[in-house]
Amino acid sequence: MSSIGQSVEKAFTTMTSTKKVVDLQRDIQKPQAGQPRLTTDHGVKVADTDNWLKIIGSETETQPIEPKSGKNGPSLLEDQIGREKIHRFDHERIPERVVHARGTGAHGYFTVSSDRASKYTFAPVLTDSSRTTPVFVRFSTVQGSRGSADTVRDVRGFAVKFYTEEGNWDIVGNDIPVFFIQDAIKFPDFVHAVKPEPHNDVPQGQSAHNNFWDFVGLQPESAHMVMWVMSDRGVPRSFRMMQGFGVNTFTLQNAAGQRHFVKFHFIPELGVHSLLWDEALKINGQDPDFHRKDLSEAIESGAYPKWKFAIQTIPESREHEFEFDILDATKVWPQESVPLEEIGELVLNRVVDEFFPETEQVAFCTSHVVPGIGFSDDPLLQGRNFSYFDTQISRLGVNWEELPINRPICPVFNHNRDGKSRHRIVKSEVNYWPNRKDIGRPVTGEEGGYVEHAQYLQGIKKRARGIKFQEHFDQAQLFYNSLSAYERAHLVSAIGFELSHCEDPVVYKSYIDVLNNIHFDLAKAVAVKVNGEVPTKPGRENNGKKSKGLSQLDFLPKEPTIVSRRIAILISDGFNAVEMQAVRAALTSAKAVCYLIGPRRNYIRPMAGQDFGPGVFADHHFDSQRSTLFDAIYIPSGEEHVKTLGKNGRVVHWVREAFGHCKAIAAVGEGVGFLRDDVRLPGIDLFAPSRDQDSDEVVTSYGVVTTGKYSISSAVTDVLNIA
Ligand code: HDE
Repeated sequence: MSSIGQSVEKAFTTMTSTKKVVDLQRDIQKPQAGQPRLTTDHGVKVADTDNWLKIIGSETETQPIEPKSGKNGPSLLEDQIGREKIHRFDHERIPERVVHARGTGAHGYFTVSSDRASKYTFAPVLTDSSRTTPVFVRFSTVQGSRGSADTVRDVRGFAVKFYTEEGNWDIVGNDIPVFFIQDAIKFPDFVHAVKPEPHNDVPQGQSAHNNFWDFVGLQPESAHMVMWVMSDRGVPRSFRMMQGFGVNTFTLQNAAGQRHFVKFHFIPELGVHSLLWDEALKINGQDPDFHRKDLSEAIESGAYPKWKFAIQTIPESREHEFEFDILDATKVWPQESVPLEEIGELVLNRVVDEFFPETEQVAFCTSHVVPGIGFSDDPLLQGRNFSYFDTQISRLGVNWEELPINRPICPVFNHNRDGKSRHRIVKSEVNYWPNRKDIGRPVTGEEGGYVEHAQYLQGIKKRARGIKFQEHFDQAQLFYNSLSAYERAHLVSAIGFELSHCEDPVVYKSYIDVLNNIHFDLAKAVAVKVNGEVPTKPGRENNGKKSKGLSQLDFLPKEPTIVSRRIAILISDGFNAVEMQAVRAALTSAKAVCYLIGPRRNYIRPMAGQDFGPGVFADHHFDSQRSTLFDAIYIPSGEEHVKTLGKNGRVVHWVREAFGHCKAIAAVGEGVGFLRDDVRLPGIDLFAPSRDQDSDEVVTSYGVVTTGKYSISSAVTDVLNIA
């Protein structure tokens, strides 16, 4: 490698290295071509890995035995090398996660950006700005199994493991701030209802079936969360463009021993964006790995995903001041009464080296907190604190915290022993406390030991829920009221789609009653679509309340950006390669990712007079990719090329489909004519020819069509202006 190459590699390694990444190096093998040589698991070099040990027989006793021409005889059980290979293969699969089975992960780091949190907590991970805390984040869907598609309508998991100097801290969150149920004891019912139905194991990666809607119809506490997941939040454009929420109420404890209730928020730098349902459905088939590829492509291209980390806090003394219970996970804390305070930043900057030992074996626990951070009496959280550790035992075995991806970066020592697959070897005569040797002594709070906040409690033991847990529609209304008109329209279509997939009239008819408690218009619109009973009056009065931070429109990036957006450049023979290069350079310098799509994956010839050797190489051909996989399209000028595009039905469909999905479509010169005459896009007057500032004459005819999904069209316009 050249010295420049080496220094680039060194810089990259340093940038993406954290204490955890260094820790993982202890277990990483980096095989080179030809080295190491093949061995068995017990280290014996293997001479033949292609043929099972067997008898090669001769036709007759007298015929000589020739290995190459001899007759195939029985395979021998004796072959310990063959047996080991098959044994290891037979046991490759571990149980998939009972929920959130499909996911993808990445390494990164967390830094503190303000000392605001020290009012609330003494945890250095949230207060010490000199620290860089390594993290591992796993994003997931909930319903589908490991092999399901990425762009299904579902909640997304957003689980963060902070490897702090004081031990591991896990926020096992989602991209939606509330949950379907209030009490952990309902979780098995909820999961059984949403997962494939028991009699036929259908459907996969979807909630559009009788049992889910039957359950949520009968369990009205889910109404608020159903609104969120049926909104555009259920189909994110990318893991990098969604929020993350801790959902449950945790607590923070400060140096003076005061306690605050807290909610955790991650806010993406790129804004919150979604797919359209039609795009999501198509991508499911076209590229089921769309989200996982998107994450690794962005990280590998240096467009590191970033989130602001913010907290909402309520002092213990104000716990009962709200009309909802602040420990109820089906409620948000409206920002108007509990503002967000930004305290840090999360960055993902390194893809995993191997999926299974890292992403599949990473295991999170809500019960993993560090001193300064604690739990609340949120009944969902209390159950989760039991459930996660338990599920890791069945998935990975009792010593799961010794696995490289799960082990803390700080020292671990205790008297827990044995169990399956124990790695650590402790050289000591005692494995209990107290002991005569003073080994493994507990640590006081002053020395950094975890001390629970003392809490006064009085009450009766009972199976019940607090009084404020009985209200279920106020915030579902708040959410619906806060959406823009187009978000509401998407919500109506989504519920309409789902209920139309329920065959049992009891199910879809009764869910209309739930919707009518949220909004009269919503209930009527859905009822008409799905053949439900159209209500004649609202189920309850609308509270008319709205709140900030519920509509996705509140999370557009401050400036329109095309960072990491995928742009397709449609070319064919005779295109203007000089112009294309200028536009591509401008798009790339704005950090978009451009792909050339042509009639074949090969060299495409530019227009006469342009010298590009054999041509410009197209990354894909028109049939191998679809417009749904891109955020914007650009068509360069060139008479011959545009004529060819116009005759190709696939290309015309490409552009029409992108237009239908509100994507930015840019064209220059004859490309504009192609859009007007061949594709025949409506809204042609949206085209903006570039004029000379002084003479007002048209100097280039470029066009940017569409309504500006993701603000990309304005960003693309800017780029074209520069080009
Ligand atoms: Fe989970 N959840 N959950 N959950 N959950 C699991 O743990 C559970 C809940 C969430 O990427 C399981 O390791 C109960 C809320 C994520 O590995 C399991 C209850 C939220 C992940 C489990 C809930 C979540 C899980 C399955 C109700 C959002 C994936 C595999 C009391 C805040 C983590 C595993 C990863 C995974 C139990 C409710 C998020 C069975 C009992 C609320 C992101 O233990």
